[in-house]
Amino acid sequence: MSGREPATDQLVNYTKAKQVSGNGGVLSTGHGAPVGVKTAIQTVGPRGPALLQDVSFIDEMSHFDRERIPERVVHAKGAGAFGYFEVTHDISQYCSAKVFDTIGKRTPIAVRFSTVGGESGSADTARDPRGFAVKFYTEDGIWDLVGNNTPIFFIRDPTLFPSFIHTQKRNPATHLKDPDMFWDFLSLRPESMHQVLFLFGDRGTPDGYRHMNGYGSHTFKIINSSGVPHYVKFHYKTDQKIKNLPVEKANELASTDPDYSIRDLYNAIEKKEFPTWTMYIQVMTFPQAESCKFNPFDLTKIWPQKDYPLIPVGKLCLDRNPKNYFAEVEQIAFSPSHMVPGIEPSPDKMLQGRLFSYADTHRHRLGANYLQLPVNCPFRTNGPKNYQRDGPQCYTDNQGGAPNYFPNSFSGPLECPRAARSNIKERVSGDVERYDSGQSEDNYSQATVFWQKVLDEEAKKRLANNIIDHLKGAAGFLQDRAVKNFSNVDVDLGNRLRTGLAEFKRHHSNL
Ligand code: HDE
Repeated sequence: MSGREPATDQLVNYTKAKQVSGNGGVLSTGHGAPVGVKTAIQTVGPRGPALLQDVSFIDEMSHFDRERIPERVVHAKGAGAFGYFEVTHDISQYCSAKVFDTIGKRTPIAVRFSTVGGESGSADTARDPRGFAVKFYTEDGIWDLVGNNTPIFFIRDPTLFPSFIHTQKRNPATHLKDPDMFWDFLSLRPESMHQVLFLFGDRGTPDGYRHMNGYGSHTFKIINSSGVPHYVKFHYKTDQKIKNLPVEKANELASTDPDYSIRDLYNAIEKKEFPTWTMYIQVMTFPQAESCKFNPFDLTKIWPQKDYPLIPVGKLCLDRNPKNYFAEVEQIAFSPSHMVPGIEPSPDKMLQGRLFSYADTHRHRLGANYLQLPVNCPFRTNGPKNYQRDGPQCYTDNQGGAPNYFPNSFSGPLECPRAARSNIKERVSGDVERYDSGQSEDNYSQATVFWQKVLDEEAKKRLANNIIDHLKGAAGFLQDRAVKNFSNVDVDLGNRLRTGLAEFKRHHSNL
């Protein structure tokens, strides 16, 4: 089988391993009874009809009928892998979470990378942000850092998320992607501008999942063992170097190898080219947050690294492929609400919205006991131990004979003083209101810095061309509104788009 890649050889390798450890065993029904004949249903005479008593057929077919669970409403297409996080630097002055407490400590992790807008069969090389979700199986329970390959996001209020996602997916009447929906929403919400520039730039089409950075994106709160809090952002920088796909290559791969990124990750790990990322944090004190020129809890903004430098923390390494995709990747369930003592939410409204949404979608997609699934359960803890019981598909011992109410006098689990200490008192005040920040906040200045200071001339050309290529499909008034917004980033950008769109129109009308 020389010349075949590891992903193609999966079955060959499986059977080789079986020859060593014995054959595949006896075929059975779901209830474990041996099956004698697998190639024919039971019938009255050779031409049928079939019999209801053919329980092995009914067992097989009725299970097949239920094979699909709902795909993720966003981030439906993805690849997963397992490995470890290793602490390389001491950050205990900032954070008391056990995962960081000793240099050299390794914590098992699971990572799922994904595209965002496409369905589970869509092309891996689409222009889209990429999900970069990390599950840390810590001694203190599960900590999920459910991030992207961008440090920012399109919106800053979670109530806009369902609408935003609708505009990136299919038109409900035509079931087609719709450039009018896409540009209508984005141009009506100029806070999206910063992320739109990332999306249409080179990093909008990363070369697989190994060559991109990851970001926790939100501002979180961390607390040290003396109870002193800081705000923090998490970054993981790829050690494989950033690599992006040129537009033509990304388009070509979308038809020749739509599973390009899944394949690349699987093969690299099978070949023992284990991808790694270096984790850093940026830290902000509470007084710094109060005097910060911009809202440090606004997910459309980065924290400048010159003011808040990167502090190294550790290394993420992926060294094992899933043994079974459905069990370990389709059923993996990340949630920003999965936090551990020492790590807490900040006031970031988007984060607060996400704290609700993820577990809610898991209960719909996987069921109320989704945390009992092997890939999701906090297997490094001695639990979970709590007062939750029952529910569909409970397959643990349901906490046996332990009391199911609290407080109790019968050896039920007790509160943890260490965890209580980390919930420090925080004073907040303000008028209860719905604060729409669409126009009142600064929507442009960081996008301007990105255009003027980060991009060279060639990168600017590519970015403008990528926008033109998409925006040309939208209605004229939407093009005008979008170009006006882009001009607020930089007049030069606006002019390039106006000229490019006019050229396209001229060319088109001459055809
Ligand atoms: Fe998500 N997002 N999201 N998101 N997200 C989901 O959860 C949601 C946001 C991200 O590999 C869903 O399990 C809301 C930002 C990743 O399994 C859902 C808001 C960031 C993944 C959901 C956001 C992300 C998801 C769909 C705005 C980067 C895939 C299925 C308030 C910082 C995780 C699921 C995986 C998945 C909701 C915005 C990253 C519906 C409400 C910002 C990587 O719950």
